[in-house]
Amino acid sequence: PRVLIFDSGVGSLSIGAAIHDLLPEIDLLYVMDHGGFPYGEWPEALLTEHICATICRVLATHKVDLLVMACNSASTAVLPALRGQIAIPVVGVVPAIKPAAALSQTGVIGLLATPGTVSRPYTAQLIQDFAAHCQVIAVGSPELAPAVENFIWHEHALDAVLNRVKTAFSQHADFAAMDTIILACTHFPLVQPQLSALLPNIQWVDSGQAIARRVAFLMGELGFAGTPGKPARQSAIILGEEAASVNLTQCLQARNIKISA
Ligand code: DGN
Repeated sequence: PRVLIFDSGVGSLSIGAAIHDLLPEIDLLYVMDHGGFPYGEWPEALLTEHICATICRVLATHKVDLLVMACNSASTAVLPALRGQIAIPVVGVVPAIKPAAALSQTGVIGLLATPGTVSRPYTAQLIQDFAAHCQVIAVGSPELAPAVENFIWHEHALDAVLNRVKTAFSQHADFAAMDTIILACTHFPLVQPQLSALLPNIQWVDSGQAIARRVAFLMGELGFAGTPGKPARQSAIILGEEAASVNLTQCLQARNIKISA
């Protein structure tokens, strides 16, 4: 059994790590659409067309049993169309608004995502359904996902971008009461230590563990289990012109992920 984890870039690594922790015997294929990055500002219709075509191409040559759309910007837009086009189950990643609302003591929660995710009707509906009693401070950063991508690819510094994110939150009247922030872009958990250093006393919530539990449940339903004791094979396909940089290659090696064609 093998799970395909798809994202515009290195965001698949945060979701893959959570899946690998829970299901260490399940093979994982990471597909990083670096050529299509960033998804946050694509118009919805074009993004849907691009992602469906890209995934169909990958599935034509790689056997997988389940797909995780490890990108909030894409999941909040393309899931219905994608499910109509492919035969395997699809798990989407959407902002963890429900657990954050349950965790917050003050009822003031931050939502940090791409501008695309912040503005989607899907996100507004999640807030209405699960956090209607909360004050949600939404920050749609156009530059944080690219900064994280560059940090992992090229070790570019993040400080200036992180400071602007902090400023965006702190301008809000209820900033002092905010005790929880949702990392609603799969790139962001990769820099949670840096975010925590800048905004201490915040509880950080992301979707990784919930997605891993959902994958475990669906793989069980499909009758798939890994072979006990046999470590999973993890590989990554990087789409786009660029070959993986030295830094990205090291980052994948540290996670036991092989680059494949
Ligand atoms: N990782 C994607 C997300 O979860 O929204 C966004 C990255 C991007 O393409 N901007």
